Amino acid sequence: MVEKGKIGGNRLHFAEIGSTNTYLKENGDKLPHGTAVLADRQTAGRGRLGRSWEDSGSDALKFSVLIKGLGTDKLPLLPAVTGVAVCSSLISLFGEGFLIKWPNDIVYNGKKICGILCESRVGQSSLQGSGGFAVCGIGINLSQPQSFFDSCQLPHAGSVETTTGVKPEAAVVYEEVIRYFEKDFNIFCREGFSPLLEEYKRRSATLGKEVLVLADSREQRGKALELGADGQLICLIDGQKVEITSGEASVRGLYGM
Ligand code: BT5
Repeated sequence: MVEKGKIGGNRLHFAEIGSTNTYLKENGDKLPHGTAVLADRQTAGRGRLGRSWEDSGSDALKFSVLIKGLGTDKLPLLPAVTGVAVCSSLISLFGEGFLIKWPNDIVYNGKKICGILCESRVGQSSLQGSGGFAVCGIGINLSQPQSFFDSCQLPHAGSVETTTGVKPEAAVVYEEVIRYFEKDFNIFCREGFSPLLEEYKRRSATLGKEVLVLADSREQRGKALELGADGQLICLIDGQKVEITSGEASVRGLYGM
C-alpha cells in the first residue's frame, strides 16, 4: 500500500541546494510520502548516468517528490507516469505541442524543455514497508533565453518561453504539475499503467518513429514499436524485436539527428 499523504502536501523550499533529488535520497526516511522539495537554484543538479542538469536560477522549476510504499514491480514505470503527468500539465497551461521522448524528456518543437530523474533507495527486502522509497525529480526550463542554453552548449534545449512565446509563472506551473501528478499517480497505484498508456502513446515523440539506439556502446537503427510492461522501449532492429531498457534512443528529426 502506498502510504497516506497528498502529493506536495508537505513542502520544503530552498533558495539554494545541491540537488533536490539528493536531498530526498538522504532525508526521505524521515519525511512523509508526497513531500515535495523545491529549489530556486541547484548547484549540483543531476541527470541520469552521472550527467548534470544545468540551472540558471529562478527562471527554471526544479523539484522532487518523495514516493513511499510503492512496490518494486511498479518502479520501472514511474518515469513514464511522471512524463504523462508533466506533459499533460504543460499542455493544460500552454496548449498542444509538448511530447514525451523516451525515456524521460519532455520536448517541444524538438527542444528539450524538461528532464525527469526517478531514483530509488531500496530498503532491506523490497520498497514495500521496508524503509525504501523513490524520488521523482523534475526540472522544467521556464524562461531562460536561448543564449543560456548556448552558453552551456545545449543547442537542443529550450524553455517554455523560447518555444511557446508565453512567459510562465513558476508557482502556477508547479501547482499544475502537482495536480496532474497526484491524479495520474493515484490511477497508477490503483489500476497500474494501462489506463495511462493511451495518453502516453498519444504524447510520445518516440513510438512509431525511426530511432538510433545507443545501448551497450553500440549504435543501431530501428523503429520504436511500443512501451514494454516495465517501461522498456521495444524496437524493431534488423527484423528482430529488441528491448531497450537503458541507454538512449535518438529519434529521427529530434535533437538534430
Ligand atoms: C535528465 O537526465 O534529463 C534528468 C534531469 C532531472 C533534473 C531534475 S531538477 C530536480 C531534480 N534534482 C536533480 O538533481 N535532478 C532532478 P538525462 O536524460 O540524463 O539528461 C541530461 C542531459 O540533458 C545532459 O547531459 C544535457 O545534455 C541535457 N541538459 C542538461 N541541463 C539541461 C537543461 N536545463 N535543459 C535541457 N537539457 C539539459
